[in-house]
Amino acid sequence: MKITLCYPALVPGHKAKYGLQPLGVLYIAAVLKRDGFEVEIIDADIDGLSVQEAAQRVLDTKPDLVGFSMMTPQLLTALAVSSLVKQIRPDLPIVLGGAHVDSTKGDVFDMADCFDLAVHGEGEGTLLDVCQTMRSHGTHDLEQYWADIPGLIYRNRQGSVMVNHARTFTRDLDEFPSVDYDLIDITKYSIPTMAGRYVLSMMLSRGCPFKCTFCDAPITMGKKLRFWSIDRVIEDIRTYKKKYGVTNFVFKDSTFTANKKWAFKFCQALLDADLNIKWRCNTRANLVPPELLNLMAQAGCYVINFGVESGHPEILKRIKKEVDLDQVVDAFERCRKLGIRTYATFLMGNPGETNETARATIDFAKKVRPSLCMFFVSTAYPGTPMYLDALVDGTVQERWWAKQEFNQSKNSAFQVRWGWTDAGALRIPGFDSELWQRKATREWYFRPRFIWDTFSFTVRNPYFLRHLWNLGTEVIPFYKLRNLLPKRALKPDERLQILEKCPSALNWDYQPRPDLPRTEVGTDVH
Ligand code: B12
Ligand code: SF4
Repeated sequence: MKITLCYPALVPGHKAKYGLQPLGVLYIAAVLKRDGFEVEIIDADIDGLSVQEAAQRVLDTKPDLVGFSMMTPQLLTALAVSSLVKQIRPDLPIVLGGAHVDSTKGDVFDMADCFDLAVHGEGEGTLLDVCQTMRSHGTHDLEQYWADIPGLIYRNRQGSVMVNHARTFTRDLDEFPSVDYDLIDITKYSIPTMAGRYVLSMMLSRGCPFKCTFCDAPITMGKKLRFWSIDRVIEDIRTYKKKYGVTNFVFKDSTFTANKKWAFKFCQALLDADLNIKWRCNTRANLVPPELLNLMAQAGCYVINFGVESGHPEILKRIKKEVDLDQVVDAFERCRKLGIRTYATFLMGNPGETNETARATIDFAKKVRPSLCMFFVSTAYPGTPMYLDALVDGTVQERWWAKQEFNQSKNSAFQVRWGWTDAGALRIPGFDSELWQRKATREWYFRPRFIWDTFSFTVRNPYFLRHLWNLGTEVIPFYKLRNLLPKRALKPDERLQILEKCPSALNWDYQPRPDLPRTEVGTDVH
């Protein structure tokens, strides 16, 4: 039995300059392969495939089952591709999964009928159960089996949407086989903050114990931290280094130093193994005490991505970031001294944001002097406390994710790619998030200090020139400089056109469907 897993494009038809390997589908693929299934992966995002191209690519693999992975901004693309595939092969079972399904559960069944099943929570065990059921019993009349598979969402014969109990998170992550990167072309993946031509991403833990109101990570992977054993991780890194000749790694863990003891042990093991790799991780500024940071630098940590979010204490309190601004200044200062490059991300348009708090954020971003900086528009992702509060305040539309039209005259591919979903941004009276996002980016990058820091870094690291060029060409349309060029006709959103024409997209207006009563047979056990 052959399974094709597809990671849909965020901006169909737009080839990304940067990207990381889609780990969600890679982990699932590893589990399916171990059980004897043939698996193929299509990363339509890194290849910049249009909806039509992605559908064709999926069909060309001649699968017996197709799975689409999606974060909320990929939802409409996933449905459009799935709709085209279903029109040509109505018999082909299609399964949806990923962060969006985790936080909206059966909601996606209200939008379209062009898929069969959805999976919430960790996908490895659930999709394996689904595939094993099909291998043993064929692809039809399987409803009697679906009820017993935790984490599965399906329609029963009466048309009700059944949301099964969540699957308990896998405690011992060593149970999962190592990712097989042969399923993709790893040389396509790189990020601007890392040296070298390509990077390999891995996860050493799952879960996050913090409560930032805008974040979905604790919902998707749980609040309790779970780890792969250090021996296993070191062995995997050794194997990947040898097999692919890769020396740049990105550890995608939500909060790499959330358990400082574990982080100490890992860095020590990396040094003992003498692997001599460079790596990047994500963490919080209050979780890098001096001894740990020193050891991380010795063990090859080359870039740290800090989610700073705001430069105003009141806003940090509102979004429950629980980090002091002094801690942030101190962490960036120590990284600089140790030669660790820093990447800071900020959110504009958080609840309670005003022009003054946004100004404070820009000034703070200049003060902490990260190597690179990114200002996102705060978005109320489904399931997050920010979304639930925004519904009460009326600052976001209920189920905004069905209305994410890609309007090229308004938002550039760069913005969409980095999470700018106009529909989900908070509407704060008297505050224009997009305007402040652009102002912040412009002010931060066109500063003598940044230009000097970058120039002196580039002189020592000429590889960075290529990244500067790439970043420039991605960011320029963001400033609408292309508007100076002759006007191009606005291309209609291909996804919406397909979904509108699709006979199965019954509910484009997205009202709850009276013909689809929802039955929750389980509640979360997260
Ligand atoms: C790495 C990452 C990225 C990478 C993604 C690149 C890539 N190709 O992987 C980058 C940096 C590009 C990115 C960007 C964004 N990200 Co991000 N990202 C993450 C992060 C840190 C890890 C994701 C990951 O690899 N997880 C590991 C794997 C194993 O988990 P997983 O993908 O969830 O997959 C599991 C299940 O979901 C399920 N599953 C997944 N796919 C499928 C498919 C099928 C068929 C089935 C059955 C099951 C299934 O099974 C998997 C294994 O258990 C998460 C936070 C987190 N720690 O989870 C946020 C996260 C996924 N990102 C999020 C968001 C919103 C974004 C942005 C849209 C916004 C932003 N500005 O941050 C942008 C989008 C732009 C873009 N180009 O993608 C949200 C998603 C919320 C939502 N409801 O959509 C998360 C949860 C964090 C958050 N901010 O709240 N992100
Ligand atoms: S933003 Fe980071 S620290 Fe906060 S909950 Fe999300 S992953 Fe955890």
